[in-house]
Parts: sequence; structure tokens; C-alpha cells
Amino acid sequence: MLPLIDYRQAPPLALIGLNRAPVNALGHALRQELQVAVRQACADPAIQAVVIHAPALPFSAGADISEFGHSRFTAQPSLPELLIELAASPKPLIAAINTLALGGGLELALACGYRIAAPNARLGLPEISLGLLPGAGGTQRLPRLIGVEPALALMQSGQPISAARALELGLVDCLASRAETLPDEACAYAHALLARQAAPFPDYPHPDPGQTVSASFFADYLHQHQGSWKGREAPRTLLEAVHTACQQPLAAGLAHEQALFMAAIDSPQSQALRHLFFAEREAGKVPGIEASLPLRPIRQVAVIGAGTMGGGIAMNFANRGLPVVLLEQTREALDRGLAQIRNNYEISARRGKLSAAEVEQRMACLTGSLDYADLAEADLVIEAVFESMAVKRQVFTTLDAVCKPGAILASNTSTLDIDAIAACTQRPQDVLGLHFFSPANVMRLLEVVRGQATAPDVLATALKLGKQLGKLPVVSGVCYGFIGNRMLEPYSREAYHLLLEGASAAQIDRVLTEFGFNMGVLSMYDLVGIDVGYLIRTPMRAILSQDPSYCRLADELYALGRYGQKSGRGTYLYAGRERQDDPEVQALAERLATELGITRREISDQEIHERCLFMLINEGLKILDEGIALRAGDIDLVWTCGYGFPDWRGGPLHYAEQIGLAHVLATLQKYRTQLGDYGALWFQPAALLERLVAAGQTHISR
Ligand code: 3H9
Repeated sequence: MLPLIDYRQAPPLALIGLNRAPVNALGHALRQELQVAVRQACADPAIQAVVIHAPALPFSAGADISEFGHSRFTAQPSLPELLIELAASPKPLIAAINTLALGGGLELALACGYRIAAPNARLGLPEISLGLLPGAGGTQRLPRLIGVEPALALMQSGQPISAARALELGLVDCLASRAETLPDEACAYAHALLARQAAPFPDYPHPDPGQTVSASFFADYLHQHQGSWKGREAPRTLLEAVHTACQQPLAAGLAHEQALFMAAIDSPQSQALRHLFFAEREAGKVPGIEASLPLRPIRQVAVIGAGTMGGGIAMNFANRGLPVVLLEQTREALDRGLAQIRNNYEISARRGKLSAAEVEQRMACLTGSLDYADLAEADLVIEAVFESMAVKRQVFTTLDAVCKPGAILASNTSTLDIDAIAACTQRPQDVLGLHFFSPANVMRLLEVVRGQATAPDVLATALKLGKQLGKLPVVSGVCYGFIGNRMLEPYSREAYHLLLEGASAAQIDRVLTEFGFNMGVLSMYDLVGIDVGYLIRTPMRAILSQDPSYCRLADELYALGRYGQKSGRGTYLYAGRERQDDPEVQALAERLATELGITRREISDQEIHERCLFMLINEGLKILDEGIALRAGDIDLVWTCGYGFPDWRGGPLHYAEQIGLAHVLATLQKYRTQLGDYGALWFQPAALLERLVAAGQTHISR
């Protein structure tokens, strides 16, 4: 009895169907049963060839990631052991790949002598995105099958390829004509192999894969790519494994690959990336909201405001063929917005990403309007107007009057109170925040802000829609700045204050980029606009007026019209995108420090690191404690996906766990004392942090 295997005999063939929902992850039980099934077929004299397929599920999404770190992962047969046994099978094994073969799933197919794929299948080795390398033969068998360069490209990108591309590369032998006929065509292929007495495992096209590249290939590759890897270890380890494939016989290469894999699986980087993998799957789940809850249909969308943000938001829907009404106040603004959208699409067309016909199809989804009456039929309206409560109130009062009952009314505000906005309407249950990140047609993160009154089906509809748009929706409660911008506030506050205390802008940004951020926070503000920062700080000013030094430097830069890259001057001076330190900003920092009674001193890199990052962590813990974020993983997703926090560090809260919560607390307490009044005001450790440390916890949970 093999509960996870559908074993059928059709002599001279045996069909082994993998049947472990949802994605045939190759966990211990499935590995054991697959081994038993293959042994049974090999021992049966009536069977001459074996088709491995997945009749009702995707072929396989690879090793079972939830087993990593548990004894089940290495329990016999481990995946590498099983695949070595399969590759030595005395009878031909044919993998019939439907839907997807990823990671260990593709390695399973590579351990079969033959492969046929459905035309809509996707194949890939995504281990790198988990901080790993293929560890069940992929790094050794793939270069022998398709050559070093394409094998390395597939593994380093981690992105799946189409079945047609897999055929071109020689990764599969043939394609079925249709997905539905794959099982029959796989059997026909097996019969044809038997008819021509094909070897159980054919010779590799490249038995010595090193011959497919030049002698200097690996050194050149490293030289060319290592800059872009930044702190990541996996790409280098992967390169080493493929290099081994060129130097060692298969068996020795497999052993080396396994050693590298086992080291990678224990690395903090892989743990961090796996944490994000599971956090992403968790993020869509909201306690109390059942998956069966009926959703509101979204067939017609409207976006208010055709500026950069509104236009970008509208593009998301047009890209999926959903009709969008784009509303503006004046003809000029509307024409400008539509022209900008067309321009964006045409840039994609010039880059070969869209055809001319696709550009027109997408533009045809967009209808410009100057009249709120045109929103009457919209199922979802997203407001993306100027970030001012008065303006938003006006918009939502009008929406309440014109929109049909049941329409979802969303605000793209990045900081304002959704409950106050909802209160302008007679239907607060239909209101929520949809905070897109700029550029809205590119950035994956979508904060879905749940108001006090937001109805469960409105929230669930928004989450589903976000996923359909290819976004990563994360639920946030209502507070100033929601999850992301609220945490940005203390993080950037420290950076600007450190400038007053004696650090240079370049030093601060260097510390942050060395940590792994795509860009330092000061460069980031120069990019998004110091004026934008000023604007979103405005509602906080009353609360923060007790500290005269609060973002004083940023405010002065704003007053001087130094808005950042767009005005050629911000915290830095720009010649195009090239930035340089500006002595004027240095002088300004010195003057303000004197005015504010701040003694300038040499600031160490460590202090910059601790003050910026630990304040970020601290705010994250407060947000979690207040229930603004549902879980620590949601906070980590927001910061890795929306703010350039290095994903291989797992996000601010995972990072805090890795360095130790007690260390974070002790450091905050140190600055609380060391920084005098400033420390006493700002460096109050989050109550949750104190509770966790007092209880000896190393893992963050509410
Ligand atoms: C590997 O193979 C190592 C080997 O080289 C060497 C070993 C020695 N394991 O994403 P979804 C679950 S490393 C366990 O929501 P979708 C997932 O958690 C692996 N569970 O659906 C979720 O569970 P739940 C290399 C897995 O349709 C459910 O399936 N492979 C695995 O949007 C549905 O997932 C990868 O990196 C897994 N491997 O996307 C592939 N995969 O319902 C990782 C999925 O309880 N997986 N689950 O929340 C993916 O990329 C996507 O999940 C996939 C489906 C494209 C498959």
C-alpha cells in the first residue's frame, strides 16, 4: 500500500504517479514510496520501462522545504541517495513533466534517463532564491546534459524556463502536443524507446562538461558577476559546484555537491531566505477570515489621479486586461498621465518585452475621464491624489455619493488615517487602504490597510486581487505610516541626526549598503524626494515637537529647495546620477549642531549600524505588539520587498533573532544612557522586546 503513489501496470510499462498534495514536495514519505515503487517495477519481469508522472498534481516543486533542519530531511532514502539509485536503474525511467518541475523535482527528472514535458510546463532550479544550490545532482548532471553556460545561467537566475526553451536546451527530449495528452504521449515515447532498445540511461552529450567552456571561464565568470552578488554566498558556492563538475568524475562531483548543500542549508543566509519563503505564504492568511468567504467581483476599476502613482496603479490592471477609468481634474493632467502610461509601455515595447499590439491592447483598457459620474459602475476605486487629509476627505465624500453600493473604496495614502477617511462615507465597511509602492507598476509590495470597520470580504477581495496583479499583499492595521513608513521614520531620523553629530552622509550610506541595503537611507530620500519626506513628516510634527533636533537637517534641506536628485542637490550634490558629498551640507550640519547644542564627534561605523538598524527593529516590535502587523514575518516582507532590506538577512525582525534579542535590548539601553536627553527621549526599548528577553525567548512572537 503506497498512499502517496498511484502505481499502475500496463506491461511492458509501469506508471508511477506521484500524488502528494499540494505540489509533490519530495518529503521523506514520498521518497520512501517512490523508492519502493521503482524497486517493484524493476523487479517485475513483465515491466521493461517506467513512466514517472503526476496525474493530478504538478510534477514536483522539489525537496520538501519544511523538512529542512529536521531528521526527516536526511532520513533514508535522502533525495540524493534516491536519485543515485534511480539513475542506475536497469530499466529506462521516463519523467513525464506536467505543470512544473522545480528544484529537487527537476533533479528527479534529471535522474531519469529520459524526459518528456507538457507544452505548458515550467522547469527550473530555484534553490538559489533559498540561499542554496541544487543538492540532488543538479549541479553535476545538468552541465553534462546541456553544457556549462546554460546550466549555470539556469541555476544562477533561479527562474523557471518554458518547456519550449527546455527542449531547445536539450533539458527535455521532446514535448507532448497538449498538456492533456502528456500521459499517453509519455507511454508512446516509452514504447518507442523500448522498440529501439534504448539504454536505461543514455550517454551524456557532454560527459566532460569543462570542454564546453574556455579554460578561463570560471575565473572570468567570477570576475564579471561577483560585484552583483554583494553579500550573497550561494552564487559563489554554486559556481564552485559547477566547477567541480568540470574537474571530477560524476560520483565525486555528487559527493562534493552534497557537502556544499549541507553547509548551505545550515547557513544563516539560507535560514533567512527560507523564513521569507514561508512568511510570504503566511501573509495571505488572515486569522478569522476563511478561504471559503465569498469575494466581491472586480470587473471594472477606477483610479483617481493620473500622476506617477495613479498612472502606475492603473497600469497594473490594464496589464491584466481589466478596464480602468482614470479620473483627473483637468484635461491637461489627464492627457499628460495617459501619455506617460503610453510612454512606459512603449519603452517596454522597445526593450522587446511587449509587442506593438500588446501596447494597444493595454492602452485600450484605459479610459480617461474628468467626471466622477463615470465611476458609477466601478467595483473598485483607488484614490491616488495629493497626500492631504482635506483633499482625501473631499474625494471620499464624492465617491460615497457616486459609487454603486458594494463598490470597494481604497486610498493609496502612505501615512494618513484610513479610519478618518472611511468616516467621511456612509459605508466605512467598504473602505480600506491599498498602499502601492513607487513605481507602482513594478514594485511587488502592496500594503493592504485594514480599517476599524473594513468588512472581511473587502479585505479578502483586496488580498486576492493583489495576488492576481502579481503583488505581494501584506495586511497592516491603521497607524501613522502603516508598517513600512512607520518603521522608516526612526530609521531615517537616526541617519539625519547622526549627520548633526558628526558622521558624513557617505559614511552613513556606506554602512547601510555594506550591510546589504540596495541604497543608504540618505541616498534613498534624495531619490524619492526630500520634499516628499517633509510632507509625510508633517502630521507627526505636533507629536515630535518636543525634540527641536527632530529631522532638523532634512527640514533645512527642504527649505533650501534641496529636494534631492530631481533638483540636482539634496543631502548630496548630483551631476546626473553621480553623487558627491557637498561641503555646504557639511557646513549646514555644523551650524545646526551648534545651534542645537550638539557636540560633534567622530562616529564609528558600528554606532551608525546600531542606531539606524536597532531603531528599525525596535519600531517593528512595537508595531507587532500593537497588532498593526499580524506577524513578525509580515514586517520582514514589507522591509525586504519594499525598502531594500537584504533578503538574505531575512528582514529586520529575523535579523534581530539572528543577532540575539538580548543583544538588541542591551544596545538600545546603552544608547538610552549614552545619548543624554536625546537617548532618553527616543531609545525606549519596545515593551515586547523587554518581555521576550525577560522570558528568555529567542524567537519573536506576540
Ligand atoms: C530543493 O529542491 C533542494 C534540492 O535541490 C536538494 C535537496 C537535497 N516544499 O506558493 P504556494 C507549499 S529546494 C514544501 O502558495 P503557488 C507552500 O508552502 C526546493 N512546501 O502556491 C504552500 O503551502 P501552504 C526547490 C512547499 O501556486 C503550498 O505548497 N523548490 C514547497 O503560488 C502552495 O504553495 C522551490 O524552491 C516545497 N518545495 O506556487 C519551489 N513548494 O498552502 C518553491 C510549495 O501550507 N515553491 N510548497 O501555505 C514555489 O516556488 C511555489 O510554491 C510553487 C507554487 C511555484 C511551487
